[in-house]
Amino acid sequence: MKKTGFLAIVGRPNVGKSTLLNALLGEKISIVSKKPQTTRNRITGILTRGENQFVFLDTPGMHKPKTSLGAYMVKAINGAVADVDGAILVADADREPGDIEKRLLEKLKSLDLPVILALNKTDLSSPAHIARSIAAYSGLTEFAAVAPMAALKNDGVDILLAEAEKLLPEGEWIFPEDELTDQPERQIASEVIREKILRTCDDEIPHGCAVVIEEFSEGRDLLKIRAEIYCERQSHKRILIGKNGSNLKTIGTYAREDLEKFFGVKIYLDLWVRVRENWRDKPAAVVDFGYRPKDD
Ligand SMILES: Nc1nc2c(ncn2[C@@H]2O[C@H](COP(=O)(O)OP(=O)(O)OP(=O)(O)O)[C@@H](O)[C@H]2O)c(=O)[nH]1
Ligand SMILES: [Mg+2]
Repeated sequence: MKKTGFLAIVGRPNVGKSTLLNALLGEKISIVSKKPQTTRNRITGILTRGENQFVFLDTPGMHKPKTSLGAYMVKAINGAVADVDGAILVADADREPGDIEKRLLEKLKSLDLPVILALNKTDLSSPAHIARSIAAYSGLTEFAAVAPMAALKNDGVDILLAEAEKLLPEGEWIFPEDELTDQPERQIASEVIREKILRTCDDEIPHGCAVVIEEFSEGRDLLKIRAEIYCERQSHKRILIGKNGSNLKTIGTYAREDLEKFFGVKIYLDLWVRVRENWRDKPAAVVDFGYRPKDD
């Protein structure tokens, strides 16, 4: 009997939700960085194994939005949990539940969703701290399962998957069995470039960047991608480009390597930097840059 289910991966920023999604799929489809608020969209990851099709929804980290972009991100979380069969709450194994976790749990409870607690980054914690976290979380609600793990080390992810399987309802698969994601190729390209910006620039700059793919044309053995990186200030543009274009070149080199791996073809990557002042506060610009509410 075939089973198919949707599971939302939720939690505060930077706890390892996207790392977990990639570990579950064994492929990198969601970008990861050391900085909080890396993920901005709902990212779908599909895993078909045996009779089961898991459709995981990675979400932005839950936070108090301060910009139009932030409001969009929180909407993406609420949209993701609205119509799923269960949720995976990812939290830091070393930390007791805070307001964000409590509020998320209340929301999931109001939707009557079974919740698996994934206590991540156990490699940075100790058995005593993990036990303390489990006790604190268990006092809040009844979890379908509690899975301590280290997504980055692929440790405990199989146990989580076995627990997730129990939440899948019977039903026909929705996606072809070799499909990995429903993200359009342009979005994947723009996300990979954004990841390299997050990894090469400090603090506020990457959070104020959006990447728009202006050209995506497939030649016989070459894929041409032209992307515009929008930042919020002239001074940010200078830093993004770097001395003699050195920083932009680094971003381009790393992005091209990843994109060639993902698409399996040679890539010509052309990057441009532009300024759109304070775009994160402007609802129209947020939409322009691809952050459009999904109606499903
Ligand atoms: N040590 C350790 N680091 C981890 C683990 N899982 C994730 N990380 C790191 O934690 C950081 C954040 O990971 P992400 O997967 O981007 O976190 P996220 O929850 O998706 O973050 P947002 O998208 O910002 O909400 C990255 O530097 C990861 O490498 C883990 O099990 N152990
Ligand atoms: Mg993420």
